[in-house]
Amino acid sequence: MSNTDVVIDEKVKVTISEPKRWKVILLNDDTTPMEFVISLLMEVFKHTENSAHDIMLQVHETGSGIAGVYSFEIAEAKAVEATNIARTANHQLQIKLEEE
Ligand code: TYC
Repeated sequence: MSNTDVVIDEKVKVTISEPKRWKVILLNDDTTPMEFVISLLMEVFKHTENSAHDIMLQVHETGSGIAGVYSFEIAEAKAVEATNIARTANHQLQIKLEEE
């Protein structure tokens, strides 16, 4: 080693954590038709008719239910898409995002 060499004595701690995931949650209301909610769950959240039916019933009976869990960007895009479809059809369906 010459007397001009630089020795770096530094420890770099790298902490990598999993990206956060977000739940897209459907909320119950009194007027959005059950069949409409099932179609939306199939179209936007890619559920089968059976799983869409189960989630719709869960929302209807308990007040809320998880349509899917995604990265924030995907969760937000799906919530906006589903809300737009509901509003276009004049339904009051409410959707919220919640960190897992
Ligand atoms: N409660 C609605 C009804 O009886 C059905 C419904 C289910 C509405 C799920 C919204 O996210 C919802 N027609």
